[in-house]
Amino acid sequence: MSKIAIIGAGPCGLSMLRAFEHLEAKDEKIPEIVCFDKQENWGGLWNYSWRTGSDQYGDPVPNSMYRYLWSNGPKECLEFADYSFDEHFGKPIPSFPPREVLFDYIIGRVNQGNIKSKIKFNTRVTNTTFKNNKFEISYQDKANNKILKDSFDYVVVSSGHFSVPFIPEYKGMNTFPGRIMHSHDFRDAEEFRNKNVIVLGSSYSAEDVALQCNKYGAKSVTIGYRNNAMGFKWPKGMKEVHYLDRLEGKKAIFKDGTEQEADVIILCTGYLHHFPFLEESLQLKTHNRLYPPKLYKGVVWQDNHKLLYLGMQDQFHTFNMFDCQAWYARDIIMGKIKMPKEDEIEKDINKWVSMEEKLENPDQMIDFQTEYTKELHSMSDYPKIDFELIRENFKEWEHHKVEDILTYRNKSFPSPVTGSVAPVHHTPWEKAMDDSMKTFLNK
Ligand code: FAD
Ligand code: NA7
Repeated sequence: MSKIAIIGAGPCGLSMLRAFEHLEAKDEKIPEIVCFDKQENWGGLWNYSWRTGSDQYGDPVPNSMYRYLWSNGPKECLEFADYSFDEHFGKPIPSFPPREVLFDYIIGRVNQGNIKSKIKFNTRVTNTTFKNNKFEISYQDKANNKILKDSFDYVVVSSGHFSVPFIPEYKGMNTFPGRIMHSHDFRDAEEFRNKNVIVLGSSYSAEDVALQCNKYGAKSVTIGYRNNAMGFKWPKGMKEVHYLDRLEGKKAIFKDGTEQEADVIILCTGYLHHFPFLEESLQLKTHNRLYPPKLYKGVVWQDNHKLLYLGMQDQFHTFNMFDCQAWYARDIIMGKIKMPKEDEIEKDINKWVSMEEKLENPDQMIDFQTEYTKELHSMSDYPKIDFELIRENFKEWEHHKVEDILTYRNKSFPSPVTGSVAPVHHTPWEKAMDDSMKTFLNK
């Protein structure tokens, strides 16, 4: 019987475990599985931690999640095909839940069987090598500070890629009298009440961190984009300007001449794909993009088909795309799907990469990732789910954001699994200060 290692018990690692659980339920013999996670609980980023920097064992904290985070896309776009929101909560719930609600949903699916027994928590994979057709993994039992070793036939890398911050430097940072931090360490917008906040970046983190600061009472929020402005209709107290040129004392001076007094600079400048626990030849090297190179079907490492990566793409689709990848990876491991010849693999990767390079706007990007996910879906027995509806939901969501960035989270969407339409939440997002599950579900 083969033996597989799964590195990470976040949404992707849990999708992998769930995929095997489905086979087991059909009385199929599955490989021995060991899943490693360096945190003390499962759920990856969704398992909120107040910690920043290092944990109690001196290990860098992987978590980038913050308080008051509400889903940034409709939950109907990420719903699991085999475990609907209606099933978990016993009733339809609004489309944009806060973090605790999504965490509860993710865990609800894996909590009933014996998945948890396959996970070694507080265990950090430190090294992975491939020799004589086997992977040798070294891992640290953090609580006892012991390094142990084990060997495996397959390795699934599901360690996430929003944990290691990319931190650029701007002139004047060394002498700036306020606070400079990366969004990776952002935990609570309350901290910035009455402060002048500068947010650098123009993607999801910049958008949401800036909105959070505004919502929780920052005096001003100034977003500095590098290439393209997000261009939303920002509420009172917020503005978007072009690129930080330098800091002079407390003053932030932008390329377009804007000058703004600043108490804090929050770098929402993205993350690095970082795999120090894999030997060089096994490491995926990419920036955050919709189709990272050298991954066949976005999953199988081109140079070694026993190494599989999940969730390494930039993400519109999340949980159900991770599932489609995991079901596909499972069937590769089980020998149910055969890998084609090298030239075909190369051709297929190149086809997707070159299509990705031509994408010009969010609608095209949504189409691209939907087509990718649909193709994977058709290759395994992942249960039925309406990806056409998900595509429509994503596009409608994008248009809602353009209409009004403050109110897009108040909209309702239909489920691609049950068809039920989400109820409108009792409190508009911009007024909902309490993000607890209790308040969200019960008020
Ligand atoms: P993660 O959730 O990062 O889990 C990876 C796991 O691997 C972690 O538990 C970590 O401890 C473990 N690990 C890492 N290295 C090692 C090692 N060496 N040894 C052992 N274990 C290791 N997606 C949405 O759909 N909706 C949202 O609203 C949304 N909001 C987001 C907000 C933020 C701030 C961020 C950063 C991301 C957000 N995402 C959102 C996207 C997010 O990437 C996915 O939802 C999801 O968490 C990805 O799952 P993952 O399993 O790939 O990675
Ligand atoms: P992303 O989506 O990878 O975006 C990174 C952003 O950082 C992007 O807007 C970049 O701008 C910007 N960037 C990078 N370097 C710089 C410098 N030097 N100066 C200014 N801006 C810079 O990461 P996010 O953290 O926003 O999102 C990650 C996940 O978190 C996402 O999936 C969400 O669900 C939540 P560019 O466009 O290259 O000019």
